[in-house]
Amino acid sequence: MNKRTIFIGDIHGCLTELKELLRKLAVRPEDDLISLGDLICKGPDSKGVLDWAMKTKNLRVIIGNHELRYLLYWKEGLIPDQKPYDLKTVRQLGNQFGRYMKFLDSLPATISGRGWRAVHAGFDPRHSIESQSKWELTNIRRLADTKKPWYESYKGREFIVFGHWVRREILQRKNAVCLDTGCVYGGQLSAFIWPEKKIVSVRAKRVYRYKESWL
Ligand SMILES: [Mn+2]
Repeated sequence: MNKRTIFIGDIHGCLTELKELLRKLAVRPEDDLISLGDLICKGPDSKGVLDWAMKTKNLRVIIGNHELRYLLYWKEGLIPDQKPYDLKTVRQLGNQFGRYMKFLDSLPATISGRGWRAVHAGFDPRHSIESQSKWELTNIRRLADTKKPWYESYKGREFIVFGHWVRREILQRKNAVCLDTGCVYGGQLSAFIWPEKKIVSVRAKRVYRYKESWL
């Protein structure tokens, strides 16, 4: 059997669904796992998901906007755009907070492989990805000037796997896929298998956080 690269969408502390997804994928040690970031916040068990991420040897993680917010808090003492769930997450990480932050601080903003690239939110395709800040790569949805989704302007051949922009259904394009199907909002947790481009999802056990409108 060929070696698989398996991308996992935004987990947001949904450890139960993550475990179920890994079972459904029948993950083997030789598979390459890649998390698209936003492991933490909003959901029930940010600590459990981080513990999993730090001990899973065949996993690589790219940074999401929520990890980046916590790093700024760790380094500068203020949580940007602080939400009520942040207190709960900080409390969960407890006296190990620094150890978790060191792990998050080591995460890259993008990883690429044979024919693919993973990034949490996306990038402006008119400029090189290397020239764009961590903040942009973890937050972008639409291009600032045209107001259009960034991926509509992306004509590259490298296949982009991203998350961050929650939808009921997986967004699949010729050269990109968005895996954030809103598990924490009662949607699904989704994975994407490369090179067969197969999608595997599990349903959320409950609505952990209410979302008013869905794309
Ligand atoms: Mn995000």
